[in-house]
Amino acid sequence: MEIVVFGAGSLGSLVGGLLARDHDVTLVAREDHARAVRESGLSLEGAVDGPDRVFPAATTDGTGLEADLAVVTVKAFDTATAADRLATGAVDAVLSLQNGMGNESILADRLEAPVLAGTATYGAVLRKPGVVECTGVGEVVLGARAGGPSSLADRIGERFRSAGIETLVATDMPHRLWEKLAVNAGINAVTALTETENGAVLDAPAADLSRAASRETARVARACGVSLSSDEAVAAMEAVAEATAANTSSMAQDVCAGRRTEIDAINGYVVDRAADHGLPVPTNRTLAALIRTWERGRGLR
Ligand code: KPL
Repeated sequence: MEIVVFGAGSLGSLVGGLLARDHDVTLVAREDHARAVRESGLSLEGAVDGPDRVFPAATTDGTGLEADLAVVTVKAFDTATAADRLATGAVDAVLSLQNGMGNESILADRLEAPVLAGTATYGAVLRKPGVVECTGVGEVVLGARAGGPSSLADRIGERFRSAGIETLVATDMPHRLWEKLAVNAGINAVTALTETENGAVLDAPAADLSRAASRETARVARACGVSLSSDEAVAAMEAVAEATAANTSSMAQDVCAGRRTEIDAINGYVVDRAADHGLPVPTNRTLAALIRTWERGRGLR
């Protein structure tokens, strides 16, 4: 199978590297990483079995690419750009493995190919150009973005599994995406604003804020037709916070590095969907406003 991984940062490099054991993979990556992979291959370190060096193709130019599958792993705010570049080539199917909500619709609006939704809980760190470490074996869950069975998802799930990636094909992606949103809405902005690790949201005073953000997200999910209870959302958020207590959330890493965050696709998305349904979401609104203010202050938006 020919596979393009569009946005080969940490997670994209890990997934692309594992897929490259079995498939013909092209990574679309930053210049320094792409050059290192072209020159010496991609080193896979940490919790992975099998070969520790693979040789995918690597490029910085995402235009004109042809593939059976494009796995999109760019930051949420780069999704439209990635889709426009992919539209200049020919891909038969697209899988979004991104944080936040709304990415699949952006891809589907710009591309002719069917778009699958996905989530990934693998821990990955790009140690340096050409070297990715798997810091925790997780799972890729993928399926039809509107839910229900999908023979395309079954086929892609099979390819992922045969490459050694723990993969579940799910028929309830809308529920899973909203639950993940409730997790990210509760953890990411709070840890970014307080410069703490994920475990900090389990204790007072951050816990009240995180639980409120997750509860609000569940309420909006229900208004959007997805049956996610507030207790379920809070329990999912706390389970992830506990399991990843010592980890730094992606948004806390972005803020620490002075980079733009995915706030619009996380708490900002909750605020937007809440407005569609006339629901108050004061905690998500406040978290989004604080992060956006920080981004504006640094000229990032
Ligand atoms: O997805 C995450 C992120 O950091 O964006 C969580 C679930 C919070 C794990 O760190």
